[in-house]
Amino acid sequence: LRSSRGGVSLPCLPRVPVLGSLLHLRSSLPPHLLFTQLAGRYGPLFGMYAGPHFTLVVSEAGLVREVLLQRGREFAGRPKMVTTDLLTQGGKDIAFADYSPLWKNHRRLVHSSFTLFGEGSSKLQTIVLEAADSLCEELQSCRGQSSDLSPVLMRAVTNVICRLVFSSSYQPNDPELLKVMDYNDGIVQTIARGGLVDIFPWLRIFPNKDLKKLKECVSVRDQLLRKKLQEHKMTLTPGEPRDLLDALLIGQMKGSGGEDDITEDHVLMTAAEAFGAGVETTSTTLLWTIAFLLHHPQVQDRVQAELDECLGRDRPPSLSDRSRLPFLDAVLCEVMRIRPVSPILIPHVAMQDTSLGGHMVPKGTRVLVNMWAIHHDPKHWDEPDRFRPERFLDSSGKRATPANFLPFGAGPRVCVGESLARIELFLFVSHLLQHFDFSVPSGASLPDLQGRFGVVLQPQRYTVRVTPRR
Ligand code: HEM
Ligand code: PLO
Repeated sequence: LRSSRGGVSLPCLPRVPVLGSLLHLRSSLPPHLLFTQLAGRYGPLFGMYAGPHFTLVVSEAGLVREVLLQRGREFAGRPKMVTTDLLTQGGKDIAFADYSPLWKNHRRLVHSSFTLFGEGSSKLQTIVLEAADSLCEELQSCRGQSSDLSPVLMRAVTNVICRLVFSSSYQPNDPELLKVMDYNDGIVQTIARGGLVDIFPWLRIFPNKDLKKLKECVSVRDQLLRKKLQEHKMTLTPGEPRDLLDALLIGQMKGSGGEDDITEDHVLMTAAEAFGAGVETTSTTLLWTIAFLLHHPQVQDRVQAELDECLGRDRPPSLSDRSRLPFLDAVLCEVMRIRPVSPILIPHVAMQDTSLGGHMVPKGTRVLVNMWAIHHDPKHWDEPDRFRPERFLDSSGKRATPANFLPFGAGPRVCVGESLARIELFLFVSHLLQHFDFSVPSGASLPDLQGRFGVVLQPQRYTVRVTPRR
């Protein structure tokens, strides 16, 4: 079937009034797999109607580069959605805010504040190293037992963000830390289920348990962060930002006084988003890494051999070792290729009439980038479903970066946390594998590698035995 828009013909899913193409999207498959399957039938660029919204699904690398890079600005908008509006006070954040001059200022400030504490400074490395250390200590104390690592990992990465954003660091059972983890969990559970509500805003008028819970969690979050913000404002020294919150406040106060300045609420939403994005993505990638290592013990052995050769057992890995641990780096890349935490990114929107692959695209069109399909395209990847870190090494064993590997997106909407995420992943995984062996508990089965689709693509819960290395 073909539907014609702007005079150019484009494969399009059938539609009915009101529901649009939703009847054709009913499936037991998660969206990234369903879209990949549909791309097989309709091609790498097809249209559909998500309720009233005309939406393009893009599943081929060249077209994806056109959306994110060549025409990045034209496609840098975001759709308005009920759930994310609740989460972000109507778009006072970065990820879910539509493109605007204010958003650009805001994103630039966040970016420079991240850089202040990022790769160039030793501050972030110190924070992550300490978190990795206490994570290892905690694992030492439960020697040999099998457990679900999700809570400990979650706590470790939450602690990193807490210190980075507002200089607090918590003991494992600190009530404030538990509160942060609790509301975050509540948001994760409710926000992705708001799917239908987002397609039909008028469903909002019906009672909705999830929306109520989401509102409650957001309110707990805002109360906590508002307190931190007040404390910071009282003790701020303008020339000396202690943490991300200080840097954002200083940037906010430097505003020109015009209407494109960010407000204190924007600062608050940025802090909230740093938590949300920083914790879910990193802990999920760590869980995927361990799940794949359980399936591929020979890969685990090889990473450990590389660590032993480069560092021995006593010298802790630091960022300066990254270039000498190419195989470990390749493992992390392969994990992000085979299980991208954000398999269809966040929806993009055409901000003006434009085109894609030679087709006219009217202003307001939503665009879903199927990164899963790009990372599993058999035209670009040999045996795409196999976990093979070597594909990220060149013939001399050095790290190579293949085209069509974009776990953080690209262009004007590229992830702002990429370097932070890479630093955390490298330091956590290298510390863990220097000190521990990970294996399947006797009697337990290997982790399921299919994944559950929500705000991020997570592995099913699994247990693992952690034994100190001899
Ligand atoms: C956006 C991936 C970690 C903050 C994104 C996007 C992806 C992504 C795919 C969407 C790009 C798009 O819509 O085109 C990842 C992965 C991570 C990670 C794979 C870790 C393994 C982080 C961290 C932070 C962060 C640690 C911050 C602390 C953000 C923000 C955006 C974003 C604020 C929105 C950017 C915008 O819309 O302009 N990330 N991310 N991410 N990420 Fe990350
Ligand atoms: C996770 C739950 C938090 O409480 C709120 C939040 C904020 C930012 C979101 C994040 C959640 C999920 C992962 C997202 C991130 C922005 C960028 C990131 C969507 C919903 C990715 C992977 O794109």
